[in-house]
Parts: sequence; structure tokens; C-alpha cells
Amino acid sequence: RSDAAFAAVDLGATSGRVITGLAGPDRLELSEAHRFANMPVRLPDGLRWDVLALYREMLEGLRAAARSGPITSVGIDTWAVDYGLLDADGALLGLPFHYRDSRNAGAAEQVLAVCGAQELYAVNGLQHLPFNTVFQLAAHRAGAQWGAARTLLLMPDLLTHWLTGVVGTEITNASTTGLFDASAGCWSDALIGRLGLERSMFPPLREPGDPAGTLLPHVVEFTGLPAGTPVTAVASHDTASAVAAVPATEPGFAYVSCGTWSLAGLELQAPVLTQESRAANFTNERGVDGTIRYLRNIMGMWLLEECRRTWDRRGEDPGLPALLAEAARARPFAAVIDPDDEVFLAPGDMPSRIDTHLVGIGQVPPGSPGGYVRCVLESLALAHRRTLREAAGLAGRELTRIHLVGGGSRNELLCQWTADATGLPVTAGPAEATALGNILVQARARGLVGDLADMRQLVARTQELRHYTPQGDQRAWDRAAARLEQA
Ligand code: LRH
Repeated sequence: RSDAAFAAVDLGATSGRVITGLAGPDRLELSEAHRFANMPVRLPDGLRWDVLALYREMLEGLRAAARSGPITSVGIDTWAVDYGLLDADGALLGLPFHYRDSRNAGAAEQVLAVCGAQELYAVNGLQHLPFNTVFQLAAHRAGAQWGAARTLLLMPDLLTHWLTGVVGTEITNASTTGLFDASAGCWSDALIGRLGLERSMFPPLREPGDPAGTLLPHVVEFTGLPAGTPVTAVASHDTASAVAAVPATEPGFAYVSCGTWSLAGLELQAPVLTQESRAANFTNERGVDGTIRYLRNIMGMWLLEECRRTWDRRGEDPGLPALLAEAARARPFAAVIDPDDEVFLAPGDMPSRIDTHLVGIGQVPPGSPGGYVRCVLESLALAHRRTLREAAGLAGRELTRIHLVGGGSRNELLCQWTADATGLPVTAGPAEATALGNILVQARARGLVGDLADMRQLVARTQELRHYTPQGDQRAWDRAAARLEQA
């Protein structure tokens, strides 16, 4: 038989997992080997990723995966933009910074003073986010470590390097750095030079499916995986893996990959680098097989997660099921926010930031946790609507259906309200789209599944999906959207 088992390491901003997947022409089954929290740590000089803890948990997960049966290969994906710097000996220079760290304030201006926003977008096609790698590097350069830095490795590539000793940059994630040429599909030597960075810091690119070395002997010994087990480059940007596993069976679909962030957009064959696209802040990130992920970041479940952390610290978090039940009963459209206001980006007291934002736009803060949850979910549904309609307009596409994948697809209120707000059918799931995309690319590299369309067919055939049709009064959503626009 032609099925094989693969291990997917999938690290999100709040949790990580190692998942084994059995994949073949008619089979795609996941089982979770290990799940762990990803807990960033604030040091005096900033907010850092505890990358050693992540690495150790990943090794534990691989050990658990090895115990479950033979593993054909390992693939790693994580969130985008963040990186570690290696010195000339290959040693990591300090703990990688979290993209939500405040050091980035002001760094974008420094870059834009050298290379204007228009010129930058014409090359990299990237939405402006204050934490794009290119801006983080401007902040990093001012520090003492910079002189010793020789190699930049994005998070999945750093972990791959620790497993195999091999250095490389996977292309879907490279496309989130701001130093990547969206049209040519390679590092932009011109931008790198223009910004005074060393070209030699940026390793050769690899495509999803390319080999990324084999496990080092001490990794073999620790995990119990066989000597020679390969690591395969997958679509190492988690969003790229998720989009690869969208269970769309017809072209022209729209997607929302919803976790800590909501990434809402379309898959295109070529980047859109127009002025209008830049003004609307759409990104052209790279997907599997040279596709373009034309999308915009929406603040996502972060708003809810961060509200809950605040309530939890005060011993007031009633738990997600109770919160969602309360939200379902709360008054509709009592308060709606623009989730993408930069005030929501940093960690910290989210309910009081929502209050301040609401007062600023002439609305009344919610009086109860359920009210906040309703506010967040209705506001996200409105942001999904706004973003997808703008994407369709800018790309000259018609919207027919939305695929909502990722952890957020388990949230029935969010799925239903996204359908109601947009007036479009929503297919929800799979929740583990990222791990599925990771495994499918590995399976494809072994010839077990076909092209991107085949991969998606396989997900549609094998995974449980839920369907939502628009209900209720569409005009109420129009009014809420108009109210926000006028604010
Ligand atoms: C989602 C994600 C997103 C990036 C952000 C940093 O996990 O990778 O696509 O913009 O994290």
C-alpha cells in the first residue's frame, strides 16, 4: 500500500503541536502526538520567544511521534516574520524577538526614509505591518549583536537548522520579510543592497517539498527516529500551509485562515502591485507552487485571547463555552470596533483598550464579558466582509463562497456571522488546516498525492466540514458597517 506517516511540527503564536499524519491517495488522517503552550517571555530588553523551550517541546513531540510508528519525514511551519541571527560559528545570537515587541516603533520610518513606501511595495508587494522583518532589522541594527551577525534564519528555518545542521530559507516565509521580490520570486538583491544589508546574511531559497537535510545524530538519539530521517521543507509560513489545505473544489474561492490572526483573501496566479492595492494595504505573499496569497491581516482571535488573559488574571474568566453562550444572548451590534487599530497589537489589558477605542468613536463600552465577546466576533465578521470585498474588487474577482479554516472555524458564532455579514455561504474547517498542509506537501514530495488541486480534493473528501448559509437581516450588517466607516 502506498500510505505513509509524516510528522508536522506546527508552531503558532500561542501554542505548538507535533502532529502525525497518515497520507496517501485516498487517505488523510491526523493524530496529535504532543501539544504545548508557546509562552513568550518579557526580558528587560524586550519581549522574546522562548525558542529553547519550543525546540525542546518539538523534540519531545518528535519522540512521541516516533513511538507511534515509522515516520517518513518531518516538516516544520511557524508564524511568519520572526528570525534568529547566527554568528560566524553558527551560534544563535540572543533569543529571537517577538513581533509584538515595542522595539519596532519608529523602525519602519527609518526604512521608509531610505526607500519610499511606493517603491518598496512595487518590489515586495507586502502589506505594511510595523513588524515586517525588514523593519525589525532596522531596529536590530542599532544593537551590539549586529556586528557579529552573519546569517538570518526565519523561525522554521532556525529549528530546521537545529535538527539537520543545514542552512536555507523557505520561500513562502521569505515572502513575508519585505526583502523578497514578489514578481521574480527571489530575494531582492536591489532592496537588500539599498537598505545597506549584507546579501550573504540571506541563505539560498528552498521551495515547499525540497529536502532540508537529515536529522543530526544527537537528534536521532533523543527522538528515537531512525538515522537518515529527512526533514522536508514545507510551506513553512503557517498561513501558506493553511491555504494549501483549503478544501476548495472549485477555483475562485475566498478564504479566511482564522487563528490568532484572521488572514482573509484570495489565491492568485500573479501579484497585484498597483497603487490601489498598496493603499488598501493588501499583501502578495507566496503560496505553494508559486501562487500568490493576496490577503490582509485582521487582528483575529488575538482580541478574544487577550481579553481572556486579562479576565483570567483577575480570576474572572468563565471559560470559552460560557462566554460564547453569553455572547449569543447579548444585544446585537451594541458595539463594533475596527479590529485592526494598532492599539490592539501589543499584549496587555484588552478590555480597557476596547473601551477607550469605543469611546473614541462615540460608542458605549460593553458591560459584561459576553458583551465584549459579541463585540469582538461581530467586528471580526465585519472585517472579514470588508477585506474580502476589497480583495475581490482589487483582483477583479467575484466572491461565491468563503472557506474558513483554522482554530476559528470551531467558533460557530464567528462562522455564522461571517456568512450573515457577507451574504455568502461559509464552509468551515478543517481546524487543523495548517498541519494538514504541512503533511500534504511532505506526502507530495514522496509522490503520494498530486498537485495543489488534488491536495485540496483530498482534504475535502477526508475531513469533516460544516456549512453555514447566510441568515437574518443583511441590512443590519450594512448599517453596522456604515457606522464603523463613519466613525
Ligand atoms: C499567522 C501569521 C500571519 C503573520 C503573523 C506574524 O500565524 O503567520 O500570517 O502575518 O503570523
